[in-house]
Amino acid sequence: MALNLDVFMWNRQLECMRRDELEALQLARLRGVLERLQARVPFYRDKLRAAGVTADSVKTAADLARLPFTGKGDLRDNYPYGLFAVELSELKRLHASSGTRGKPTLVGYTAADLEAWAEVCARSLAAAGVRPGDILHNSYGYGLFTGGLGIHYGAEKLGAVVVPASGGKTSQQATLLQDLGARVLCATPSYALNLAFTLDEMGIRAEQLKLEVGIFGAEPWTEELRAQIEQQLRITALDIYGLSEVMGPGVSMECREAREGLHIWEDHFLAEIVDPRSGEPLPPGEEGELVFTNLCKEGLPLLRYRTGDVSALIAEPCRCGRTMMRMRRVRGRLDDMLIIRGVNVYPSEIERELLRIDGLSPHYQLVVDRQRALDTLDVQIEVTEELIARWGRIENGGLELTRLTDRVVFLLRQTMGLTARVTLLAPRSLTRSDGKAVRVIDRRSASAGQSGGGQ
Ligand code: DLL
Repeated sequence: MALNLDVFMWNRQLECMRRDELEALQLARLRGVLERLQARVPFYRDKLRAAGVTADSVKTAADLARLPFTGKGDLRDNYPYGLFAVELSELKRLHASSGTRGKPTLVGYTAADLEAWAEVCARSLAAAGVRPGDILHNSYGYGLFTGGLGIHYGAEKLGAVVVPASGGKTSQQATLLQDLGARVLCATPSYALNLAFTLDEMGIRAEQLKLEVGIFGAEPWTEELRAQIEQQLRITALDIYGLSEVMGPGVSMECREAREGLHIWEDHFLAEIVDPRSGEPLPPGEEGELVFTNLCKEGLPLLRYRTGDVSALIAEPCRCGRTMMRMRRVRGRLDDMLIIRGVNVYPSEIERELLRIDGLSPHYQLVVDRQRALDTLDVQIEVTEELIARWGRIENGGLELTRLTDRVVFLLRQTMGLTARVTLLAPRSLTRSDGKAVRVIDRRSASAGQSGGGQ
């Protein structure tokens, strides 16, 4: 593909590398990682020995499938430092995953790791159209979560001016956005909505802001939510993906030229899609579980880490000119999949249907429960301000409210075969997120003495 010199890239040489060169680089790096793991991490030494793999025996990409997987459980079992490949004194920083399920997973970075992380974040920001000198308002949480500091150092490396807002104090953030004139907003998509709502409440119109670009990730979201955010904030919204275990934000990023799939920075992360049940690798285009192998990390390099995220690889070249393979927008996490009366559904699929209905806002929550051995779903969603402006209060919605509720029930059944109870709420009824939104409340473990999930 011809070089597209109009597209701004942070590291054109690497981002547009020939595929055969990239694959040779990956293989050489993979061998280096295997050597270090064999020498330094007893957990991997044992696993590799059991699998009969040595660094020298890995000769082609197909040999990857012979390597053992790593799961979140392995990190937990070896908590805190058991899987680290360097002495603690060689580390510069520790982070931890959000830990919504059980103990947090701890990750550590050497100076070179922090440098590599800033590099992939700088590439990601540049792919979104961030330029040196841009003011970048960073609403990802600063702290153990990787979002805040990860983006922060990438943005500084690129030469942007960072406003380290972190999460929370939303009205103060709205004022800062207006006063400081940020061109770029980095946040979870749900927090971006929260900010948009607050700006509106404060009477600050999108036209009064200088915002042009939004870089949103850390939780599943849909094209429909993208359209809502873009319309409310009058920006171009792009998807960024990452996870603490593998690095943090900046594992992959959409380019603004195509906005179709996220480029994986493959010189750092070797990506696979596997069948979640059998673990067998799947070809590009097929949906399955994302698996990553670190190629450059020193502190905590992981082999074939099973992310639990559902996506597919896109091997076709991208019109931006980058040769790095793309992954489809993440549909959801395997463990977030709901099974309601035999229908398998991810929260993001419900979101997509809900946002197509006039009169509904993007603020929703799914409450799953179990009654008489059957899982039930209650979709709770706020109506728009416009409806409330007409009705005065939600209770005064009368026939219109009933009709809208019936319409949602009908559409969920018709398009997804989903039987759900629907509760429409007044704006501001649901708790707003300062970071990752809690979309699903699972009451099943509390009811009938059953354990959660079940299926
Ligand atoms: O969420 C890192 C991050 C920060 C990514 C800021 C993007 C922006 P963790 O807290 O370890 O790290 O959570 C990782 O979040 O396995 C996915 O399930 C989910 N996730 C992250 N980005 C996306 C995305 C950060 N763009 C977990 N779309 C991952 C869907 C995402 N899910």
